[in-house]
Amino acid sequence: MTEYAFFPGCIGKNVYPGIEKATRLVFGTLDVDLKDYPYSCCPPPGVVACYDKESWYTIGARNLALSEAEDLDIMTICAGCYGTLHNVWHELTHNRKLLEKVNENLDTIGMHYSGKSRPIHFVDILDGMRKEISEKKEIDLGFDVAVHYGCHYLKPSSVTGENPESPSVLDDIVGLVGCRSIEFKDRLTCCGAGGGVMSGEPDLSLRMIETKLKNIQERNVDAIINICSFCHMQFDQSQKKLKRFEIPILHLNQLLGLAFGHKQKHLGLHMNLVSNRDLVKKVKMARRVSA
Ligand code: 9S8
Ligand code: 9S8
Ligand code: COM
Repeated sequence: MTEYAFFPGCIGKNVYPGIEKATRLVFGTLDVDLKDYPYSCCPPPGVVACYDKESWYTIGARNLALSEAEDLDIMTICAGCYGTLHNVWHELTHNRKLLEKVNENLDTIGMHYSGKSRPIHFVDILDGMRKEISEKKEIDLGFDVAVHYGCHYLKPSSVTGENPESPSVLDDIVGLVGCRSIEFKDRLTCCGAGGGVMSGEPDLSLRMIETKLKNIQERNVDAIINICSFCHMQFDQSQKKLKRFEIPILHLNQLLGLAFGHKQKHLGLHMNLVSNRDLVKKVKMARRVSA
């Protein structure tokens, strides 16, 4: 059985615990074992890294060190957490002096990080499990969806190794469970939450997501699919604030959970502010067709 250390992040654990639960159900179905550790906040790449780099590296390295002690790589379900852990890992494995400084700090709490435990975004694990996803699929969902990649999953490409201009992995994965990824205008732009914009410039943040939602609404999709707990929060909360949209929003693991036949309550779909009632009805119909 494959094993990963599981980094749930603050939002997937505390604000939308359905995302954490859906992840456990989906990876359980795929026979991947997720191990828990006493992680702290990652801390966020667009916030803490901007004003105190040394603390950012040290706290990130402490999180990585927890799974390194057991020889496991660490899986994130949020692009922001991935942005931190992956960039910290990358920098520390390329800069010996910095690694020494960080280890001096970690030594004060009796810990050490060598760079061996690697962070991995859950989409990259799913990418290597396409066959298993198709095998475990119980329901062909048949949704038209808008996929949102999130900045920190794609950039900087020198570190992520992704193609930031025309990515396709997410479009492919939703296709495995019978969904169609619909093109929409400016689909790769930021959701407007990251980099401290949501808390520091709330009006700007709302204007950015409003444009995005307008572009998505024009294409008349059944749901928006994300791979980042922070993007998820922005898409969900802003629709309530703007009062003029009601497009269901699902983390990719919630979508896969539905396709694997898990109950919508166990996947936390009812925990969103935007109603998923119509979507759940469509799942029931799709289940009958697939049976
Ligand atoms: S941890 Fe604390 S605030 Fe958060 S969800 Fe994702 S980014 Fe990392
Ligand atoms: S997009 Fe721009 S910075 Fe980020 S990854 Fe998640 S939140 Fe939404
Ligand atoms: C966004 C994280 S996912 S941050 O706000 O840019 O740090």
